[in-house]
Amino acid sequence: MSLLPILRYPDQRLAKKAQAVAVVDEKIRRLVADMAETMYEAPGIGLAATQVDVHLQVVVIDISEDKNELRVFINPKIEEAEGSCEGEEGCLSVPGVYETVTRAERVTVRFQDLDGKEQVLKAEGLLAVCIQHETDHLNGKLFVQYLSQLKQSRIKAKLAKKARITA
Ligand code: GNR
Ligand code: NI
Repeated sequence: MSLLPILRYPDQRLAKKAQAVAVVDEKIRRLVADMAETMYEAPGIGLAATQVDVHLQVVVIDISEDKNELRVFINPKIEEAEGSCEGEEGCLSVPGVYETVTRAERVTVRFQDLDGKEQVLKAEGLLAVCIQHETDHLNGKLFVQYLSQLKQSRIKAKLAKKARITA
């Protein structure tokens, strides 16, 4: 297993659309293991392959307290979204920024598991929010894009300044 570097906003590679995974093979399983390690180490509750510069439809999520309930979503598709809820979001690709975003309250997601088997899951609450946040990544979208242009400019400036200090 290895830790993977996480791309940071406004890196244009975060805007790429991820390709569907054709076959869930050993290579994909290794990517999932590396993504899980990277997510736990960060630490975060989710990670999309896009964030580690792999443009395939692969997502890992673990919202459990004890960090022992890894969920893997390959080729996830939100088939239904209901209700709406506001919540504070953060993103490993936009470090130090937390802003309120409105999302659907419940989603139905169809995906493949690590065995390539089709699954359907109904999710609500934080898991539903996280699934939406991660599927957005696969479509090249970041949570900051739901904010005003002014806020987006300020966030870019803040991260650029931080990048200069840490460079
Ligand atoms: O760690 C994360 N926390 C989080 C909090 C609220 C809504 C979404 C998230 S996902 C984020 C990790 C991440 O950047 N995933 O892409
Ligand atoms: Ni994110």
